[in-house]
Amino acid sequence: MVIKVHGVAQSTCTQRVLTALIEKNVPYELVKIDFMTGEHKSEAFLKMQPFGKVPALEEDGVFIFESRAIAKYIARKFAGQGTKLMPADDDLIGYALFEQGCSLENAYFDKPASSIAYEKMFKKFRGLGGPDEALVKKYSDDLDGILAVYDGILAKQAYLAGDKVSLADLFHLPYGNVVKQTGGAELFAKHPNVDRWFTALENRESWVKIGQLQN
Ligand SMILES: N[C@@H](CCC(=O)N[C@@H](CS)C(=O)NCC(=O)O)C(=O)O
Repeated sequence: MVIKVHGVAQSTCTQRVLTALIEKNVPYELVKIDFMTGEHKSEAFLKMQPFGKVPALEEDGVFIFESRAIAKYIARKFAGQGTKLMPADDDLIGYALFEQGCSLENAYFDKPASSIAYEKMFKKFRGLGGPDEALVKKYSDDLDGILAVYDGILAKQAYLAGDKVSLADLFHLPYGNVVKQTGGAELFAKHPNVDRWFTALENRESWVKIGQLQN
């Protein structure tokens, strides 16, 4: 049975999963969830994702939620095809560095980047008014400090887990892209190694295809 992704193409967390599937050349069906009618809070959806958030992956009657966990599952299940997105099982140091890179995104990058995205874009979609500029400034300053550290790491290696791209890098794409699109491009451009790294990620075929899904 083809893998089903229950989600929304415009949702950053759905995009995280779709990027992994595309990098791995895995066929999938996107089952669109209607945010406007609150379908993601319906009884049927809560059986797949008990927090009422997208995405959820369905495969042979099994449901998995949390976009990063889903992406890691895909990377591992389809290890033999497409882009290698995580180290091989017996590469322990590679695994540690990979998880370290993934943790950077979750522990440091996600909070300020997703908060800027919420203020600048998602608040409006929910009819909650315009951005709180004081919060945008606070989270932009936080993100700037974090990207300064990333710049030092990326001065020594091409990607966060070493010299090859991995999920640790790709996980940054959805929120990083929204930050850039909503006035935060300078935050990336001012850190040359971050700029080089993130531009290379945005130019990947997988991310270009994600952009085409929005249209
Ligand atoms: N940690 C979850 C977060 C999921 C999440 O926040 N999804 C958002 C879209 S990107 C959502 O469904 N928002 C709707 C809501 O919270 O009501 C994941 O990575 O899958």
